[in-house]
Amino acid sequence: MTATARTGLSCARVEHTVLQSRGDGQGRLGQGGAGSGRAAPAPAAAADTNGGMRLFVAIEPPDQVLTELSAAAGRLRPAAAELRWTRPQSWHLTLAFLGEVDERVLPDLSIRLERAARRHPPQRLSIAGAGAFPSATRGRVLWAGIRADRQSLAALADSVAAGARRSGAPPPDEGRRYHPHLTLARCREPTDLTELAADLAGFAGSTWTASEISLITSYLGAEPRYTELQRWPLGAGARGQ
Ligand code: 2AM
Repeated sequence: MTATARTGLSCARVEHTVLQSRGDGQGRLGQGGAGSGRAAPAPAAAADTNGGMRLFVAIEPPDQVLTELSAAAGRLRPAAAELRWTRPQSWHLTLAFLGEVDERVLPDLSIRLERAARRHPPQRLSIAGAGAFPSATRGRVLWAGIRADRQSLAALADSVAAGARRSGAPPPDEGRRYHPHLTLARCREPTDLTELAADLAGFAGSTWTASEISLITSYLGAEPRYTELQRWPLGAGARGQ
């Protein structure tokens, strides 16, 4: 089986509800729709009964990078039946988790996130290494690491969190040390993930330039589902827009 067949990346593109997505046809969490950076609609499907939405801001790695990682992670799957794997097309690098946000905040949040994105350059990133939260021996989350200019990425994450806070959507974890990662799998009970993490620790994927950040809503369920609401370009490319 090819790596692509194993990940199901291409099939999965059509599985997600579309609210507003990338105009370049490259959206993964959503597909089709209008271009970037416009005001997000307040989608009924994403709102809970109190008019709130569960939101986070993230960088979406390109398909090729996820396919590489999925091929490496796929080899681990038989070794840990207790792990619930997240779908490769959902893998993302969270910059800030905002939690439940009142949808009335969205217009201001959108303006502030656009501004935050504009102030930071595109990020050169690759996926490398692995580990487990909260610890390898009592792991609940298996993650892949990120190689980056850590200062630059942390500064971007800080700006996103600050923009969210000013718009009235303060990240519940703000102030905690930023630990960039991609969650690959979770388990209900603390599990010794030392060997799995060690097996994946040697993985090093292709480097890419992340040139956008995305505002994503998550729907909780047996497996969380994500839909991109808006995205904004990083850096000077956004000036004057
Ligand atoms: P995780 O990958 O480590 O689970 C959507 O839930 C995204 O926001 C996930 O990437 C998740 O991180 C991240 N996130 C950060 N803090 C969170 C929190 N307190 N609750 C849920 N998700 C959180």
